[in-house]
Amino acid sequence: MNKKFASLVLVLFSGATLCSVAQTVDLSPVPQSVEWGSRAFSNQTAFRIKGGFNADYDAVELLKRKVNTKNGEVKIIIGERGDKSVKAYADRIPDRAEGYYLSISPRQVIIAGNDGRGTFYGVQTFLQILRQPEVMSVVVKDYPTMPDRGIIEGFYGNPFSHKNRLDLFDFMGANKMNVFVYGPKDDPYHRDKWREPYPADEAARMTELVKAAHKNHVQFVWAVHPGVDIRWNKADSINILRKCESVYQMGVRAFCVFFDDIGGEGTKAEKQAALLNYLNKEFVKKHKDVAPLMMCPTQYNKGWSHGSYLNTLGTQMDPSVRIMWTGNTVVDMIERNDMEWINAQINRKAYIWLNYPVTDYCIDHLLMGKTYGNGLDIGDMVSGFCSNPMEYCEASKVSFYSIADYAWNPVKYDAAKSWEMSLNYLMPNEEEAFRVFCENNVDLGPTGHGLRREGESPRFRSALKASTDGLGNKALREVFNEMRVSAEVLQKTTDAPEMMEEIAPWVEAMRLTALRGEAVLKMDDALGVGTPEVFIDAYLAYADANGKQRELRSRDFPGSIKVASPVVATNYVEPWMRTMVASLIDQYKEKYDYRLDVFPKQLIPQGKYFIKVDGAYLTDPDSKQGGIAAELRADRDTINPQSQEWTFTLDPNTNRYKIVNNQAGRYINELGKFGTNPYNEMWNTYEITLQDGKYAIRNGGNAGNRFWGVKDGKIYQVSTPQPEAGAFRFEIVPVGGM
Ligand code: LOG
Repeated sequence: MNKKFASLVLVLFSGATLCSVAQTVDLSPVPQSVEWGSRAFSNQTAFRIKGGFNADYDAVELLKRKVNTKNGEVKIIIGERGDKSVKAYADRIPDRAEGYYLSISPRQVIIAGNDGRGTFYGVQTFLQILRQPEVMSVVVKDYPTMPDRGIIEGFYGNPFSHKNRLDLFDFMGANKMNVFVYGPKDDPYHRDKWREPYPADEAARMTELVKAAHKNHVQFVWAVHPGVDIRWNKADSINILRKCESVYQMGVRAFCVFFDDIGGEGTKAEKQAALLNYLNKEFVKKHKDVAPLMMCPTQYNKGWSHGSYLNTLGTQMDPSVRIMWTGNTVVDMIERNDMEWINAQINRKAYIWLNYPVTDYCIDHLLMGKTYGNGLDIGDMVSGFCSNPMEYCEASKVSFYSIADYAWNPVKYDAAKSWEMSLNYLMPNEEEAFRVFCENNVDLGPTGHGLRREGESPRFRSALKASTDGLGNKALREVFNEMRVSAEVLQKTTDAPEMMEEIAPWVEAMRLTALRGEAVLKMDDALGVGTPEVFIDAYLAYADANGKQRELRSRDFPGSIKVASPVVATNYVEPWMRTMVASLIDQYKEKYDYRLDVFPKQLIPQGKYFIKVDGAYLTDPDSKQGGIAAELRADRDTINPQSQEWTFTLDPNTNRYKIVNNQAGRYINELGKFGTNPYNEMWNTYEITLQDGKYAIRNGGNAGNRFWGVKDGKIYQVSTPQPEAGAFRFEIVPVGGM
């Protein structure tokens, strides 16, 4: 355990010269009740087990794997309610599902579960405490607040690997998560080929997975996604039943049907309800050992729900079927009144599908920040709480660790502390470097889903404040130095190799960002003391690192479903850097002529312009209305002259122009319209080229590479990326320069 979280208790042995230190342990998930005593024994102690034959098999196996249980001094009494071994302690065991009583004293340890899973969790808590060299006496009474706590592999992109999942189940067991919903969008036998059985080799892997999950008391829920092409007839009902039956043969005992992200026939509530009822009757009820069904509705968030859909599910579907829910929007944190609303719609407690830390809609980012924003008071209102992760399984564990903690005991959940503990848990030897890395991978930038994450780059922000308060660049230099050194430490570490492989492109991005930061500060200093050569050298170092950073890719292997271009520190560091570079270059150009050739060619110097086609002015026709196209007007607008004036700025990092209308500060989006989505530089910046005195304006980056065209007096995106005849049709004329 991290020293920071261990309060020291000194225990003096009378007659001994030795002074031994026993420590309390910060446990995660935070138990419902813990009472520490004084020193019990050293963690090298040997134990002997009493009750091992009747107690939960996996709990006993785990214990035997992790501690010396051969004829030791200290007795471990283990068992669950009803077992003879723990009969004397029955009244101390919390009468709650998955609850346990754990008592450690110098001569004996009692691990008594309310049920088998409870015993297993009691062992897990015992093992956490044993990580201290000197073990304290303690009494823990514990149970989970939320009944289901876990992970839903439900994202688009490269599914987790087999190894990822096997490791994940151990992690889940250790952190008391009890459910894994298997629904990777890109497993063909889950979605596109849902009617077909798994081929033999895949079935064998699945069987192995299910065993590994169950060994950790993780319920493996297999999900089918038939909505894309389901026909509401007997044949398809039987197809689903048969598929579930084949997966049952692999050991799966819990099932779910997804109807998310579909259109057409598949979306009908009464048909979905009837299918689930059919499966409940013909499959679940017929097998005595299958858990109640789960389903993900089509209208799985409030923003998308309308009409009687949810009500129909709520009234027509068997009450045992759990209904998944992502919140007020697709990507949302969940609060109490949100739960009140949905639970009333569906006549049951919703099962939360939390779309965090999933990044399939913002793949260039890693989400490594604190997991905060879910109500601490919703414990009794949910039937389950599952996190949909990034396709990076190891990196997602920063969030998983906290979600496990939160769902177990939401009232005591402390997001900041839980995050801190996760860093130590995942990277015990390089915690500090890992913290710097995580701090710079927090926010996801503007996206259609609207979620933002606060608190990124805290050290940079305070250093920047010192700098703007007139204290110079020293603190900023230290911050970039720390970022660079942290990246280098992570690049060398042998800690957590699988996680390092996942995050390597982002670690390199952080290193290059730090190099750029250091270069920018050198440029700033050089401008201050008047050394143009130093300025140019620093600028070249900046441009070199920038070029390398733009080339970075993650998961760029043959057959990769998604490839990311990693970005880091996008919330504060990156915008500061870009503004600084642009302004430093401008200032330099005003003062010096030396080596101006090294800067990006700026066809259009930063400034205010008219954009004209055949003498007509490009205009923002109504600064209050979204989704409308920029249009050409023959005359100058004398009432709102600014609606025809545009500010051009060159982004030195992408070498593309941002074009903003001066009336309401609106930019033209990739469709030639004034968008309602947030500005995104990869989409809403343009490449501008000149031919025979006229300009062509072209999209870049992820938005494709289409040219602006003119149709019916409006801007639109031409359908081919070729420079059609007439692409060079725009005049860009400085305002005041006419
Ligand atoms: C998908 C999910 C995806 C997530 C985030 C649900 C129920 N379905 O918009 O597979 O990972 O959003 O992009 C979804 O959330 N659709």
